[in-house]
Amino acid sequence: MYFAYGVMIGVSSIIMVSIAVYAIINRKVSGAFPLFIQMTVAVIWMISSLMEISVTTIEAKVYWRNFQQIGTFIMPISNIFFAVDYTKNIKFKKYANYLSIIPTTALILIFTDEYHHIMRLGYVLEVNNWGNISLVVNSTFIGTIFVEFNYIFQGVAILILLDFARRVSGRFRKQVYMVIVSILLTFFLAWFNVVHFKDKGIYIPIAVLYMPSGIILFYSVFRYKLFNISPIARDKVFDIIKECIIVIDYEGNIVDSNDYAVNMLNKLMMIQYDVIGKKIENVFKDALKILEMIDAYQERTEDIHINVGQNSCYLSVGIYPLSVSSEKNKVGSILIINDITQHKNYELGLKLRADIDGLTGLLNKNSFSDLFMRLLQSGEAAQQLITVFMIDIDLFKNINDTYGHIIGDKVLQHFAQMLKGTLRPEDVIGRIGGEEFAVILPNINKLNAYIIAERIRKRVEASKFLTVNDEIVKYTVSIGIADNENLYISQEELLYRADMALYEAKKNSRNCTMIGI
Ligand code: GH3
Ligand code: MG
Ligand code: MG
Repeated sequence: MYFAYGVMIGVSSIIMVSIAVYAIINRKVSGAFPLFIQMTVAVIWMISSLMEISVTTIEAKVYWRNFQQIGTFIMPISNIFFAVDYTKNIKFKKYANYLSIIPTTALILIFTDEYHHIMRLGYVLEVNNWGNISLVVNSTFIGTIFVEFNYIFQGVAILILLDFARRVSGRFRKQVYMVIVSILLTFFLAWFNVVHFKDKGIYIPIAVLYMPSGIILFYSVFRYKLFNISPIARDKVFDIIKECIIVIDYEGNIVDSNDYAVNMLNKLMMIQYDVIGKKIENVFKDALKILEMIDAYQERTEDIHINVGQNSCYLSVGIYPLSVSSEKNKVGSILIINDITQHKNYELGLKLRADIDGLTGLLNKNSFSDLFMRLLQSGEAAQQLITVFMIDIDLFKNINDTYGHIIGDKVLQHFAQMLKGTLRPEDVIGRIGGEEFAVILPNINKLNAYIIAERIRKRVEASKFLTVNDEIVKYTVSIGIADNENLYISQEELLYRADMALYEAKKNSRNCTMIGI
């Protein structure tokens, strides 16, 4: 009989060790690591039960019985870890960690029982049906309670799996049911063992009864492509993709995020903590637009602008609601965020470059003309007076010829600065030709405009522009003025009149201001 028992344990051990080895090699598969733990403790359990039979003294039997308790107490809690890992139930994971305090305490108390007797009242040796001497342990009330916890843990594992089965559909659901059946199978076999075999003198250790369940779990974890290759591939995509991905449950808790999300949230929003388990409204309190999008529970993408502290950034935000089976079964959302700040700034830079004259920083001909058009239209409506200057640098060709083009450019910049410094913020200045400038002065009549124009002209005349070689460059400007006295005048007409006045100024003596008719 002892031989048969040894063979049974030997064969079971070989199968379970193989499963354990396979599981640890493929530990990245959901559920594989807890399966490895289960198989390892089952083997410890079986071998120590064999050792218990083979020794004769009560002390030696107690010693090996204690080792079997490692299996008794670790198996149920590892079922919970299996369920959590297999179903990716992140929320329950921390509770599972707390729960593992119970079996750990039980094992510590069992191994130290001879000093305090909290777990056990005592031991007796009995002769069993085979004629062998077996050890009977009399537990204390506390000892019994600890054992009862094991049943509760199995129940909890089943509840986690049932909850998961409810949320998944089709092939996934069948698969989860199979895992549940495998856990229940051990209960059934244990019961069957007690009711039908024990009386007939056949003793099968509980650890051996775990084997069918272990094989089913093994099959479920490794043979089912849906739970095997696909989640690994998905996890990999999740981790390597250069987009911030955040998974939110229906209560607004963040249940998952990828590595890239951690970097991005840290860089853009200065979030240094792990966001998993946090409420979405706390994490994105500076980005209300994102919260609004999540609340709307509709698939959409939008470019948004946010300011966090000194940081200003543009994000492309996508919301993808998740539902199981039917639209009504909403389970959460996926949030995908891309940092498009660089792209946006580039775009805005291009726009700016298209609008601004690179040399002087003033509006170029096109953008000046656009703005002028808008001002005239709104000015017409408000009966607003608008005066324009046409300004041309006198004999600029000579400056170029005397000092060179580079100095010529510097003169243009010098004059642009002078204009900006002399005019009001609401005046619009454009460089509309090589050394020709136009200014729009809202709410100023021709006479007041003349005073301003003269101020500009005199400042230029009085200015001494120094070159790098300390040469003094002196230059002057001529200015023509026109206004929209007749409110319905076009832009072209107004500029033409100012140009005519400028022409008069040039013809006159240069370095003077003329008012157009
Ligand atoms: P006037 O008093 O009649 O306006 O004489 P002017 O020499 O200023 O007139 P003209 O239109 O004959 O010459 C303008 C010169 O301005 C010709 C061109 O080489 C120069 N110019 C145009 N754009 C630039 C520029 O961006 N940089 C420099 N350095 N020179 C420019
Ligand atoms: Mg000129
Ligand atoms: Mg000119």
